[in-house]
Amino acid sequence: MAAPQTRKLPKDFLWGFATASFQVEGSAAIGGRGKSIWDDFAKLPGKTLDGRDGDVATDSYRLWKEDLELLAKYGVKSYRFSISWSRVIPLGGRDDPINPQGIKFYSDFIDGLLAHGITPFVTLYHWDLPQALHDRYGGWLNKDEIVKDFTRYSRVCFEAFGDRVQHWLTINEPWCVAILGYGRGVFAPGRSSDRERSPEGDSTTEPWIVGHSLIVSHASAVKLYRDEFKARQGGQIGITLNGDWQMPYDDNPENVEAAQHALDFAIGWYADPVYLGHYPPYMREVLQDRLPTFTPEELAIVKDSSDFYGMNTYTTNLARAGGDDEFQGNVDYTFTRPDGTQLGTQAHCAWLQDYPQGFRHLLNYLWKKYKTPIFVTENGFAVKSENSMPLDQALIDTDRVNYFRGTTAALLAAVNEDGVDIRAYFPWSFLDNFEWADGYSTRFGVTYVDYETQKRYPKASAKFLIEVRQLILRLYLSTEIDPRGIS
Ligand code: GBH
Repeated sequence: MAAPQTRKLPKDFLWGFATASFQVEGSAAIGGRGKSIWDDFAKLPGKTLDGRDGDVATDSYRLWKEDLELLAKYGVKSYRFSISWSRVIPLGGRDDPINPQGIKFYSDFIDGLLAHGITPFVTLYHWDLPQALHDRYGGWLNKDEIVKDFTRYSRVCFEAFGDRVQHWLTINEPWCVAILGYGRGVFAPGRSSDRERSPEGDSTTEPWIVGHSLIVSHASAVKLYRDEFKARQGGQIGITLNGDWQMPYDDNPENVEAAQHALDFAIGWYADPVYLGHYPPYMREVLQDRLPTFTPEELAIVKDSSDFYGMNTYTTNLARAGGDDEFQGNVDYTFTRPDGTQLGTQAHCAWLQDYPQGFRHLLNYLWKKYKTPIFVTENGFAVKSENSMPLDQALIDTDRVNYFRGTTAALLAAVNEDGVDIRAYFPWSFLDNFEWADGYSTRFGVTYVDYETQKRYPKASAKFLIEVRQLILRLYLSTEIDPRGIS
């Protein structure tokens, strides 16, 4: 049988798995690390579902060599991980000392990846703000301070690792940082207007202030990289946003409009400034002067501040006009169709159902609207009740395999049939890990972690994704067959 004529998957397409520092490293008080805002927050009663914290997680700070061996065995081309700011600069600030042990840890890890032919894909900020900066000046609420401190932290990373790292992400999912941390109050630092949840916070103003600080901090780090490092180090840098496809609930024009409004609040909030140079008009209409405005100096660095479109996406929602959830653009989300059926297979988390067609729609929408090559930096599924299953049953993660069967097919269709420019795919996650407010009760890994022994076990989904990758290499890039792989 002849191979397809279209060979649009780029030769250097990056396949790999993703994790984040606080979710895997553990060793919170080891190696000179300072506290992040998640350290104490996770220990407060009621903040995590199972009452557990990130002190050990998957113990990857200690077990990094074993993790590396497993990644190599999986034959990945790339690995996406994040750097813990407070491991590198324990107190976080621009005049605070650098921790040489923190630099050495990431430096050795990067060397290890490269020695195995694995491209490091590095996130600077995946939600673990140094606690000291929160205490000192309110963290992301204080734009003038945090922009300077984040930029200096970025400089330290570019200087220490930029000779070997060609792919940088500034900030992971700013929507989550702002809304979940300062609006709903479910993530650290847990601020909210809900006084049962938090003694302080204002959900009507703080998320929009924090969002603005995040955008300007990202842009400032990118400017620094482009001005002082890019020519020499030759890498790419950008932001990565969360965003799920929003499908109108039905043909009612109000619901069609609602789907766009939902996209404006979930994605456009960040993507419009970064790629188009302004906040979405609908956000201005709803929030008025609660949404900050960009100064001319800010706008000059914000517009075009991402070399690619970094996208984390998990699901599709049916969007319906109405409701008063401002964080969703005053749009109701549901998975139940008008005829009462469900959109897809239900995951362990209430917010996630499997609907791969939505992934293809989203890829097309982003490509048409923002015209920037897409790196899919997260995509994954948590099998319902996996945590209560015996090991042998958990390893046969059929719902997750089906999920990835759907999303990889959708990705290929988007590239080869729709002409979308996609350059990377990182399923979330390499390992089961600390799932934030869910603690360890929700498992997203393609590798099972037994938290008693810290033993790792590949699930069927890991094997599936490795096989898919090999097949694609064979079909599209026949000269590039990777001899590695799992037996
Ligand atoms: C990712 O976020 C994170 O980057 C990663 O660290 C995490 O482990 C992974 O997902 C799995 O959860 O009902 O209002 O609370 C995914 C994007 C956006 C998904 C917020 C959950 C819940 C919205 N997330 N969403 S709400």
